[in-house]
Amino acid sequence: MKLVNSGKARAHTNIALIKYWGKADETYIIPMNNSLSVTLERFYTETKVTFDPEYTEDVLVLNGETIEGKESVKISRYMDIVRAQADTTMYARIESENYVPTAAGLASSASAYAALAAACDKALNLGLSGKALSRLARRGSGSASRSIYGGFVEWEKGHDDVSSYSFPIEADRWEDDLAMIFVVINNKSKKVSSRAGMSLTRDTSRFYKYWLDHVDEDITAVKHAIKQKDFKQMGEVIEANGLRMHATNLGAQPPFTYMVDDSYLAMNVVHQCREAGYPCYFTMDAGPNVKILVEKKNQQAVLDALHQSFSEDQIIASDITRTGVEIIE
Ligand code: 2P0
Repeated sequence: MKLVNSGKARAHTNIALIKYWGKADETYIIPMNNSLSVTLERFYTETKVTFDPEYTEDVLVLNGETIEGKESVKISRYMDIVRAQADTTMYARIESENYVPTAAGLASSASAYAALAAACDKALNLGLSGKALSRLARRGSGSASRSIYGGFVEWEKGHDDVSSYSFPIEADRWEDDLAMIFVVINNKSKKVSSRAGMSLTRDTSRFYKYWLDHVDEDITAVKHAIKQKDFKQMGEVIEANGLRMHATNLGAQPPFTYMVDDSYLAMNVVHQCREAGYPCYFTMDAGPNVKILVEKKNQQAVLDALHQSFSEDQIIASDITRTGVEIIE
């Protein structure tokens, strides 16, 4: 009888409120600092993995299309890590669907590796704990370690493979009152991947030490704000943290930035909303898109303001989900 070694999992993407920016170890993806994120309801990846002793190579099928080249090599290297951990030599077929609006251009490595790690855990019957799953997801992409959990999540940087993992932060369901609005901005300038950007910045930025020296204060302040359900305090800290991360890039050699004119336009709308009495705060990642954290009660007012400057298809709102990675088959 042939054993069926398959599993399917769903993981949601996350956005960091306190940013991960720079690695202490590139092989194991150990970060230089702790980070803290929220998990989004709207954007997720579903991945089915099937291991079979008769397969002669790993195969990656993404949104129905077989992928070859750089991306499939990267996945195969990741599967080597899974095989070593599971003590198996079987190759796998990986079928993945990304539920991210196509025009959005939002990175999906966080949900992709979280879903893949959980699907492998199921397929190979590894029985991994949340902590172990977070560590395994981290080996694919740092931010994936946070997508194992829903809600607010902190990634403890640790100092090696065993001690670097994420865990959920209890928020007494405050997540249900919050939302994140994405302003999708076209990037015509040359892209700097987050991997390359954070590496250059860590190695060369004159502002990097300042970033590192202050990020723990931001983590502490956000956790305090979560406890108090103090949206204003949280917002002020996360907006400053995101801008400080982007400032480190301006201090790199050569300097670079992810911000474009329309990013500033979106930030100005946020300022105007605040002046009009609708608190909301922005953050940005390794691209020009602007993400705005808002209380649901003010979501419509902020959407209306954004619609004055951006088209309908550039604006996507998502709830925060408290659901972490799930086995669905
Ligand atoms: C974050 N970013 O905390 C930060 C903020 C982008 C800006 O994590 O090299 O895809 O795979 O560990 O996780 C994006 O980088 O990088 C990211 P790798 P990852 O969300």
